[in-house]
Amino acid sequence: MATELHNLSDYDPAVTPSGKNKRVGIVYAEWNPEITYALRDGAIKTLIDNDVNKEDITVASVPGSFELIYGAAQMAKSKRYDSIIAIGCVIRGDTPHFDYICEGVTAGLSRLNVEYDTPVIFGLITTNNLQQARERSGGRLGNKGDECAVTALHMMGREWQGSDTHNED
Ligand code: RBF
Repeated sequence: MATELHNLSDYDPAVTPSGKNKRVGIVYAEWNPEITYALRDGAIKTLIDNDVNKEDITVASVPGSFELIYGAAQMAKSKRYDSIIAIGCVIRGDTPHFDYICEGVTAGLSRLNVEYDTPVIFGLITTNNLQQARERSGGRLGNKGDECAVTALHMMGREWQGSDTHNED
């Protein structure tokens, strides 16, 4: 979360799993391109900084954030990726569509995490105005694309059904 105390781009490389040999799908929305391109580029750079091969990153665009659900679902169905990052930016403005789109995208991406074996990382920025979006896409509060990449690395770096799974019973 972006707060005055926490920058979205801050992470500890010492505890961040390597992305070596991992394949990542990035799907980003073309609405608010100034923001989503910066998020996308931040995610790509952070993945590469953490050993993901450039050739193992597949990037696809969709028209708007609502279509992220379809794009991420297609990537999940392909079983070609170890994680998927969905990137979009919805700015409130004066329209009730804001709430519908945000709720729809959140519900749709959440569902994919349950239905498919590939983690889908939530890279949707939802802000009241453009300035707040800029602050979270490489501005004062860092870049949520970086945070998504680090989250993907952590999700890919864990063993979900094996020896790392603790059962206190
Ligand atoms: N898509 C976004 O990614 N961000 C937005 O801020 C955004 N605002 C929209 C506002 C209105 C009034 C409408 C109708 C659509 C908006 N969309 C936005 C596009 C939406 O995600 C989707 O592409 C379209 O609704 C077509 O399914």
